[in-house]
Amino acid sequence: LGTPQSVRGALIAVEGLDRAGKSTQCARLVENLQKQGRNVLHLRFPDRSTPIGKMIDSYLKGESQLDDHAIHLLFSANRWEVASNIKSAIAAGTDVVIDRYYYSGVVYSSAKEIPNLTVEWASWPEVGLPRCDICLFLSISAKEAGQRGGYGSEKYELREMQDRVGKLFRELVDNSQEDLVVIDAGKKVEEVERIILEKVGESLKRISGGTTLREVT
Ligand code: ADP
Ligand code: FDM
Ligand code: MG
Repeated sequence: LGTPQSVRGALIAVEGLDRAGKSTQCARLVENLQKQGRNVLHLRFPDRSTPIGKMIDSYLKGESQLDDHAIHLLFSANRWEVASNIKSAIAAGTDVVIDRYYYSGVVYSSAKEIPNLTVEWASWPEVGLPRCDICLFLSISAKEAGQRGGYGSEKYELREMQDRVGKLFRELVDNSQEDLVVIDAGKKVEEVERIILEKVGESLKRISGGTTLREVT
């Protein structure tokens, strides 16, 4: 009797260095989930379309300067301004696929090696955000990523910065929790796509088994 209780959506993040293949894989994952008949919301951070996102965009392009702590907090605020939308989408049964999330937030800022801007300091503003059910970390060396078309002209697209970001990402993965899945991003696009779909499938199964959406702690 009664209607079956609807299952919530999944919160899926894709992370990694610049050129790891995040945007390519997010697009394919969204399409694959839609083919399974699922509703999907595709997000990316930074979301450059909001007023805060426009400040971030101008900073990344070198058109404006900001204190390193200030830009860090703007990146975080750019997530917080979407947090309630993420929660309501998930509650309505929509999957949310995000191209970069709080892991990038913590790693890029602390890679600058600014006094006080430690991983711990950088993590605080993220506490309370909806936590991803699964984070697919696309693992690639800065060298190999750099060979994919070379770097652009944005703020962090420098080899030394990418090396430090890569090191911090690896530390994060080493101390990681069960929701972080490392994927060899050096494989062919289709192979990475297949592995991602498999890992996401396992996460969807856990969610339909009743796991609730958590918050970043
Ligand atoms: P990101 O969003 O992580 O910066 P993109 O998805 O934009 O990365 O991919 C960066 C470049 O690398 C693009 O030219 C893309 O076509 C290419 N690329 C993506 N995935 C692969 C792969 N598995 N093997 C080789 N090249 C790839
Ligand atoms: N970036 C991204 C940060 O420094 N902090 C963040 O919180 C996020 C989400 O912004 F260099 C950096 C990472 C990258 C730049 O990313 C823009 P895209 O994926 O190239 O748009
Ligand atoms: Mg991208």
